[in-house]
Amino acid sequence: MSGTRNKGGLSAPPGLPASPPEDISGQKKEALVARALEEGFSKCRVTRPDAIPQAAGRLAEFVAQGRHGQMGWMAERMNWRGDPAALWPEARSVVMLAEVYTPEHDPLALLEVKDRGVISSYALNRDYHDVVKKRLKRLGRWLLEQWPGHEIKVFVDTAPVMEKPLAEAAGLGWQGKHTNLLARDLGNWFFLGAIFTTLELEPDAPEREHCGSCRACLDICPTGAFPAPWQLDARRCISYLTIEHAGPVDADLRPLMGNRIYGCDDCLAACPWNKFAVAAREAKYHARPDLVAPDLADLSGLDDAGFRARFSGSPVKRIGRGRFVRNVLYAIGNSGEAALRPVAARLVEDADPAVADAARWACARLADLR
Ligand code: B12
Ligand code: SF4
Ligand code: SF4
Repeated sequence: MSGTRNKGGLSAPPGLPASPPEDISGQKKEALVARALEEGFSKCRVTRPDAIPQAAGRLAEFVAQGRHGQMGWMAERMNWRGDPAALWPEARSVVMLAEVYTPEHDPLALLEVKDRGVISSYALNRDYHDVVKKRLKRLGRWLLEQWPGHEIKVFVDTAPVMEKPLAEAAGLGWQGKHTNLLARDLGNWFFLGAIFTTLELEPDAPEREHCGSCRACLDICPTGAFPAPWQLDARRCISYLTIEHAGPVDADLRPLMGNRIYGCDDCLAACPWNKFAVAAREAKYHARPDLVAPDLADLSGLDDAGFRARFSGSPVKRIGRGRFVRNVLYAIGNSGEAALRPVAARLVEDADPAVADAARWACARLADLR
């Protein structure tokens, strides 16, 4: 049963027996799902704000172990992040949506091209935060037109909301051993978005786990960032190191980063469920040719203005020129290409200390090569 409240205010005329409240939350959900697919989402499921009682404890443990590294914002507002019902007490339903960005190329193949950088597949064109948010807002507006008097809030990534456990509770897929959400009909190349609403919608059944004995994602991780299945130490994850971590990266980890200069796709690319992946419906995620395997020497020469122009509208822009060129220099240091040594040498006096440090490191790594 959905536990729907009949908010329509219908009551039986005096003298007649009251009829049972009509439960139309299932019909509302059906209409919403159809509309979500029309809007371009690939999957839409519903859960309740109180559906993830296990999340708060897991988050607290993750933070207590320091696994969030410099992401101090994860430790803030933990009461909201761990408990969606506390975030917005009036919310009755959480609509979880999948937005597919399946790459058209094999991201792992690019790791072998040493004088080129690899940008994660999700970041090869427009910033999904903007694209998904617009789509969520359109869907939300439609929902309010259908059922006036209700309210919505839309979230993608940046709010204190644990999107993966919510999506699992909604039956969108399950959290794999790599901790991301995957689904039998989608693989794992999709973003998540959420609409919280005061509208009562019939919740879906949670999905159960289908990883079985597989451990492909755990074994492929270049930095050993999984202390155990379903647990990630972000401090070792190349996605964290290239995107979130400010300042110099630990010298031990730099050689393991290879030519990954923004994010990392290895654990996602290893997942066998991707044989069921579907093509991205949104052309704004199709890779920009100049961002697939860009030339490291070329990227290292970007100044602030050049960086902003090259990555306008892309999620890469968020990390700024300094962190990006730092990453490029680590990749140059890992390239084994003597010809790139003078390229690194030009940056040893860079005004950004992390860039200068990375340039010196790259020069030292390439010093003995011919
Ligand atoms: C912080 C963050 C990161 C951090 C930390 C990642 C992490 N796994 O926590 C960093 C910067 C490393 C990161 C990297 C990436 N991210 Co990120 N990230 C987030 C963010 C903002 C919060 C995630 C979070 O709450 N983490 C905290 C921990 C406590 O939660 P957890 O990940 O759910 O992990 C817990 C479970 O594993 C659980 N657990 C423990 N034992 C068990 C046992 C079982 C059986 C189960 C089921 C669970 C379980 O407890 C864990 C804590 O130990 C979300 C957006 C959001 N608001 O939710 C996006 C999000 C998770 N990221 C996303 C993406 C795409 C990525 C990257 C793929 C990007 C890239 N290519 O570089 C990588 C993937 C790296 C990886 N293997 O996770 C997508 C994932 C979409 C999906 N299909 O799941 C999200 C949802 C953003 C979005 N809106 O689409 N990310
Ligand atoms: S994104 Fe890369 S570094 Fe991070 S856990 Fe996955 S494979 Fe490891
Ligand atoms: S690679 Fe294997 S273990 Fe990892 S998420 Fe996919 S199915 Fe699960």
